[in-house]
Amino acid sequence: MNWDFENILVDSKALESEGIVTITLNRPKVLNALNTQTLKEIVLTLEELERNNATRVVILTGNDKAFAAGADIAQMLASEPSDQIKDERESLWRRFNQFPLPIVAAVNGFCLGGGHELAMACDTIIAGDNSKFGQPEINLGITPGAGGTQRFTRTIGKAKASYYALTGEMFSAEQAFEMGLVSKVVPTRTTLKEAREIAKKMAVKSPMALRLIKESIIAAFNTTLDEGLRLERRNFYLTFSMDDQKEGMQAFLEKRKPQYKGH
Ligand code: DAK
Repeated sequence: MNWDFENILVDSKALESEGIVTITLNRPKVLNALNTQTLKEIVLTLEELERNNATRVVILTGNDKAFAAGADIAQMLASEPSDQIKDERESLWRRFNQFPLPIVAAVNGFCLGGGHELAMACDTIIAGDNSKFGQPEINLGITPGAGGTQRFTRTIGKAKASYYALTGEMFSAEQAFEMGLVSKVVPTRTTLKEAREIAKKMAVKSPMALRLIKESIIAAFNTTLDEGLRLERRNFYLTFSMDDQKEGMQAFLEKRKPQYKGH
């Protein structure tokens, strides 16, 4: 695959050795605003990585000033209602959500609007202590469109999600941590390093178990408790059809590190 893109950088040096690929949003002049082209490049990369058996975990990051300051306002201003309906962003977001392996978001700086929604669509967020989160769409006379009223509300609760989405006020990394939106706050200069450590921890686990856990956790957002528990049980049983389950348990009893094969 040619990883040469206009708006993102793809670092696949650790793909063969560790199963980890880092995607960096790279539109620094506009604080990594997410235009359609950027989303497309991310999704095409993920879909290529999904086809590559070596892939275990993806890290998605920006720069020190911004993870992403939202959808591209200039692009949105230029669009007509019919453009919105035909817009492929809808399908790009859906495809992003379908990526089956863990994505660790390494966030520094502004993480707003569509940028915040993108980070929330990842599986876990590591935030630098300079991060600023928010759903400022209300300041532009629009509503959030990719999870900023849904994932956000389900994660931090109605009162706080309503407060932030209706005022457009930003909140800090520390507040995001207290509200359960991010899993760790670290010094800004160490965010990517920390994300890599976390990705490495995941990457040595059974790849099928990683997928099944991701699927089950996402189901907690999408289904009733009964249906979610059914899926969780089905995935649990499924692991018993895999060599990785035997290897994991055998390795524990033999007091050695497991060597997972992904089947
Ligand atoms: N889009 C385009 N350009 C942006 C941008 C954005 N979101 N954010 C910043 N920029 C540009 C600025 O225009 C400026 O460009 P120049 O003036 O240098 O040409 C440059 O980045 C630096 O920004 P500032 O000069 O403003 O920098 P400051 O440090 O002073 O302020 C800021 C940083 C983040 C507070 C400020 O830039 C800001 O408020 N930015 C806008 C944040 C925002 O409103 N984000 C929400 C956008 S709406 C959907 C999916 C998703 C969405 C909708 C639908 N569907 C699937 C249906 C999402 C919508 C959104 O995200």
